[in-house]
Amino acid sequence: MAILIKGGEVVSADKSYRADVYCNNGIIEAIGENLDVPAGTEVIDAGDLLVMPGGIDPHTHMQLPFMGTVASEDFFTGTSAGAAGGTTSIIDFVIPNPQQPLMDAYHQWMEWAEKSATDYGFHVAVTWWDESVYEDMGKLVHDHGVNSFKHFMAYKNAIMAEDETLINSFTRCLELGAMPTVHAENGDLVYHLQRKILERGITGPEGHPLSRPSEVEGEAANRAIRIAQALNVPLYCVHVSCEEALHAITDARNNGQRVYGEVLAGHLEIDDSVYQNENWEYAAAHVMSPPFRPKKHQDALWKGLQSGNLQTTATDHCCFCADQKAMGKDDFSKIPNGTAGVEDRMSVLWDAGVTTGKLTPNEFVAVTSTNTAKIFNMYPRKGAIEVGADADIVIWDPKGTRTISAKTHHQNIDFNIFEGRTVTGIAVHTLSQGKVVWTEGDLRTVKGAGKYVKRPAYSSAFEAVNKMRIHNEPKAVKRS
Ligand code: DUC
Ligand code: ZN
Ligand code: ZN
Repeated sequence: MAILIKGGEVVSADKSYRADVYCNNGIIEAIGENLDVPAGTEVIDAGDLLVMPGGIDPHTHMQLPFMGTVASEDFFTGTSAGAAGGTTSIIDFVIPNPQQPLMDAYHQWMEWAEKSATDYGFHVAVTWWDESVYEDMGKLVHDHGVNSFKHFMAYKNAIMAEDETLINSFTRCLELGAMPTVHAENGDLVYHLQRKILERGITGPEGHPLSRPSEVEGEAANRAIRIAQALNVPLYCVHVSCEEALHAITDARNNGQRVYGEVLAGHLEIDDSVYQNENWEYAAAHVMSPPFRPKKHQDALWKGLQSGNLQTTATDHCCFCADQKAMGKDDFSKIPNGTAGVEDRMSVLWDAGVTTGKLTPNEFVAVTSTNTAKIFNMYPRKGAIEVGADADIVIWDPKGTRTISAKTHHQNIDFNIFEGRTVTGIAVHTLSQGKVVWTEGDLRTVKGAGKYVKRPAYSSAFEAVNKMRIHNEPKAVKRS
């Protein structure tokens, strides 16, 4: 089915201009003024609207088995909710249990993801180490289009990767040209603080941020960055939530190190006062890691995004409903960690970023789509309005408004962290693979229509790093 998007303003990461966009067979086939198209082509009038690359959320956890339960959003409901908000691709996480072969976990997640409505890829977590993990990382990169590996520095006695594992895995990533990524929190310190706070009799959700102060994240971010520096491997830090981690990234970048940082819409816009709420359910619904932070961190994160020291925005979409959160009724450390946002990220970012002048529309496209496509080597297939790119497009009303609510959202969760917020900037139509999946409030996603996106290794970041390595290769001193 061919579609002509007529008369809109095309907004990419690098330029804005008025043009028609013609999509056929899932691809953008032509861009230009007053395009001639075959009779019978469906026309979408975009006269007052912006035509942008569909959002890419590089950090989601659909139907994740975690902390004794399973996230309530599956790959169909989650990607559909994303489409309603203008997001057309996700990168989710395969998370093997310790000792579980990586390939087993990968096949399990691939099966779960078959019902996705829009395109998806996977980062694979390295939660333990032996020779088989080394081998499987190679298979995943060479045969399965995985080019990024995740390391949880938190969640002790579960999925936490010790320093030795980080070193082994980062080294393997470098060999393979794959991007190591980290959830930076010092898991030993979190464990210690959780015990201490519980001993003091603090059992409610207010204990959660007390057990994970910003130093916990700053230390781990700094450690991961230093390990990456010593091994000369690029690094991507997921959900940077505090000044300390941002400063570690900024210092490393100023020092010529290739370190990337992701920030969540939630961390930009919500502060830690939510944990003081007298309603247990409300406070528990905000339990995620890293936690929401005091306001000064939000200001710093916005500056990080504006300055380019943080390049991507995500959600860490990981839904647990009230009955699941209740598992931690008597002990905050047992509240399943996670909040939702895949549907709202784009609107919240436009509302808080573009309408305030913090971001230009082009910068908005960069941080919601293009930069992720580049860092994870999907560009320009994704993240671009270009001839030959996938027709994953959001047609955006920059002045349209909607009020966010769990009563009306499409996410499979009974709570919304942005509840009651009226946002300016909304997805009017969303195209996935050249098909309309969301139009003026009508969600038309199809279970199983999403395709797995293979992401080759050896992005330009690695070519540069490898050049640096070769250039700086140490030599033994010749002695007679
Ligand atoms: N943090 C969360 O809040 N949920 C899932 C995993 C994570 O790191
Ligand atoms: Zn995380
Ligand atoms: Zn996560």
